[in-house]
Amino acid sequence: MEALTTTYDVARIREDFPILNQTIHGKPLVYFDNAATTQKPRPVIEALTAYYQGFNANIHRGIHTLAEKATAEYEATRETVRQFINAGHREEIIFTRGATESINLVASSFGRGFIKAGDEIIISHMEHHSNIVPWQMLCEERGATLKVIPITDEGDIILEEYEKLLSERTRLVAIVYVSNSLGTINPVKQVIDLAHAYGAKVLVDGAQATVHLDIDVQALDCDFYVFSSHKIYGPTGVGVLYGKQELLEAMPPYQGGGEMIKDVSFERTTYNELPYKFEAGTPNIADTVAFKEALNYLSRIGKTAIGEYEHELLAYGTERLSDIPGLKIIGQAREKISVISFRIEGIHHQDIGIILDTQGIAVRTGHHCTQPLMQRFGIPGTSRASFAMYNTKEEIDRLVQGLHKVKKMFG
Ligand code: C6P
Repeated sequence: MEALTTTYDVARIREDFPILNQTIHGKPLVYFDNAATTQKPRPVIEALTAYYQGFNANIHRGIHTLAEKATAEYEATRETVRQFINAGHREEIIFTRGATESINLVASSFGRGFIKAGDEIIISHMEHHSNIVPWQMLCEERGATLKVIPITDEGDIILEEYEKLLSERTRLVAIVYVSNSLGTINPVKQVIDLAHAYGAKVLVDGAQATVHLDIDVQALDCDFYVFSSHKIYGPTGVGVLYGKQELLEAMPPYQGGGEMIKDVSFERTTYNELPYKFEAGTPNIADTVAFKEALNYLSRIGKTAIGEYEHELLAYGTERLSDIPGLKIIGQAREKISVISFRIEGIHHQDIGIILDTQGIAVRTGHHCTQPLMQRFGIPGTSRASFAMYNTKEEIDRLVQGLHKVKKMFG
């Protein structure tokens, strides 16, 4: 059973994540790779087993009892997601394979429907490749132009420069809410309002933000919002695309196949209503069914309490790591979530990752799928420690000890 805490009880929370209770190379696991993917609490794991043991069936098709149960559980997740991000209508919640597929869906469908030669799309310098490459592909196909919002050395976007890029040619702004490599929280509400003043639509990449911040797509007034289940304590292989209903209605379908149609003949096919118009084929039923358990778990612990706790970890980690001679934190934005990217003078990030692993500590090293951002800082990559609700200050102490060991070996 998972915790229902009034005060933040990290020890109790850790009991809900069985994977944490193991040793790696003889040392207790310290999992600091949460920005890549988070671990799963027991209710999520149990929901997966319950589905396969109790009601595995295809959805929206059968009239038998198992099919109806599977459909109801799948659609219940849609409602849980709707509430979680405060979307106005269930039709606005499209299930995909992940944030990447959600962005590609918009690039393909919105792109075919609304982008033409001479149009402009704006992104920022800190985007994940998932929010760069689909737009580059679209611009190439359509003869449109991609523009990039510059950032400061601290890792904040420069709003005045963004304003200069906006014009009546701007069709879409695609911006990351929280940077996976720097931890920066972008002022997306301002970005959205400025774009709307020019009649442009805005896609927010919420892959890293959704697990840390309260998300209200109606208050943000974004046109699209995307994220992945696996970064928010849910299973892999499930993503969400939120889109404003009138926009989704106006967009052509993404993939063709079963489920997304109303009637098919060789002469003419009519398409299904939202959200099914964008959900061709049998979806990832089991993982989608289990996804709502992750959101419910998070809501029960309380996002505010988790956010405050993670902030404590960020402050503690920043202070402790800053004390290590030769260590430089990349990303010192005004507002950050609990991600610390760093470099140690003279030591390759890969060596840092390998030695930390021998200490049982998992961090991510490399360019984090943000190569243009790394080029901006003139570096090949970083080591990144990203903290989640189950991490502790003692684990940060272990990281500091591990880094001292790295320095002894390579320094
Ligand atoms: N970032 C990281 O270690 P997918 O792979 O589709 O679930 O998410 C893609 C994605 C999009 N935007 C941002 C801001 C992201 O951080 C990610 C995934 C992981 O930082 C894997 S590269």
